[in-house]
Amino acid sequence: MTRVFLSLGSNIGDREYFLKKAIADLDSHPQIRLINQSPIYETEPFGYKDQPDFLNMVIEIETDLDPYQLLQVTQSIENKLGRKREIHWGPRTIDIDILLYGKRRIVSPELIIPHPYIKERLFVLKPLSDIYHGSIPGEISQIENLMEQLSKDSKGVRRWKT
Ligand code: PH2
Ligand code: MG
Ligand code: MG
Repeated sequence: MTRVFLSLGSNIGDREYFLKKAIADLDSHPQIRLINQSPIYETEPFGYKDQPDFLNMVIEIETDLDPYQLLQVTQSIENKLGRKREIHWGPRTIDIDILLYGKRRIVSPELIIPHPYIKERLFVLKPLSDIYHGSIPGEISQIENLMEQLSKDSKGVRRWKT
């Protein structure tokens, strides 16, 4: 069993419903168990700006799926929940990204782990730092130090509701 951290994001329709539904679908997979979840944050869109604000969160799961099998599961949940790949970085009902897969480092056409967003995007780093306190494989800085560097411009990431 490997501990894995996933980032979830939604900015279309009932955003909270899509987050909750994705978590329930993941947890109901026989080879995935939900361990922990961060609070939900409302975040300004990064990259392509002309789209609604996102809800973002991070969850911790335990799985014996390998990274590529897990990617297939996350993509099939995205597809089931109506994700359409139209605009690159554009609006989506649900986006599920694999942030950390144990201590593994992977660079392949399908998958880069640790996810390159972790240290650049506060909408990923903030919820991750709520439930993960270790180091990022391949990074010298602990997650808390990465947070300190990014959180100077923290206004685009707010606790949503409790
Ligand atoms: N996802 C993107 C592009 N921009 N911005 C925010 N705030 N949250 C996201 O999850 C997000 C984004 C592409 O995956
Ligand atoms: Mg993403
Ligand atoms: Mg994605």
